[in-house]
Amino acid sequence: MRPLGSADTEVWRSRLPVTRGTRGAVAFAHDEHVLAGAIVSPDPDVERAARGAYDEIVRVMCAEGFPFFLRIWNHVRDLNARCHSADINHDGESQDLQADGDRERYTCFSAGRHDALVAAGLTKSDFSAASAVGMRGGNLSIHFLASRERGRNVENPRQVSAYDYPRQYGSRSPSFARATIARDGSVFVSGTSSVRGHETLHAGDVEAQVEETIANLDRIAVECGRSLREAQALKLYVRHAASAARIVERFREAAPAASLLVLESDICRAGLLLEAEAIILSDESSIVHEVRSP
Ligand code: 3EB
Repeated sequence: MRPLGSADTEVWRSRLPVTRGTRGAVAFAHDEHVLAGAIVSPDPDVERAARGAYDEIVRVMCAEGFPFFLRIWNHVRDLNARCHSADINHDGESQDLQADGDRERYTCFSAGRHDALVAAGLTKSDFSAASAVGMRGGNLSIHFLASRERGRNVENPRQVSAYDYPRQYGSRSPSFARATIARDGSVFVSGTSSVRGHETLHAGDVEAQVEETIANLDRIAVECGRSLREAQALKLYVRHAASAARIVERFREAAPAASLLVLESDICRAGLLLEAEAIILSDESSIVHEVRSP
């Protein structure tokens, strides 16, 4: 993704000794509490790519002893383009296929992710904080944090839980929680947009979307027992570079202490112009997060 501010790199470190490894296509590093992993799929069929990647991720998490998701970042090339999935024959799901209509790659991604997680035995309450945004090249890449101990997944009363979205957003709902609190108290807030209930608000109006997004972030932070003003890091995904300066100005006001990483990116619904995520690490956390400029 193209950086729109001075920072272009996000660095995750641990205060504790770290072990690195790879299993299959998953590269990882972990300390005694948290595992960070990444997988890059070359498969242009995004539904199949998502299913395969999540199969592998869950397998590696379990094999390494970090079976609980804390946070997931999904990056999909041409997120809003039509999905040309080779795999549209799901047993007994003809109605679901109709509901998907002309599916976008985001919807196909979401279906593959859902199928893999359900096949691995995960249910709604296991889904963690996540983001799903575009990228300029490649096909699908997923970065994730997983934990030895179960976190607490938190929902936003202003929003319908994504895993309960109605069918208009795809037959298999997006498998994520609005936020996850790790056992050490660290809060990971999902990619958050101008969505209230399940509807996109203020399509085409970036200023109003910023206010709605901040209201959603404020509320989920409070639901986690924290406040947006405490956020240590914000990542802003901006659809149109020309609107970045105005967006950044408002977020600096809302979270004055936060480092900012601003990226040009597609967002998972065509009407959405930005998505914003936040991290509030606990003092007990072994994780150190920073952003760097070139
Ligand atoms: C939304 O609220 C906006 O599919 O993993 C935000 C965060 C969004 C994560 C995902 C999607 C995802 O539905 C989109």
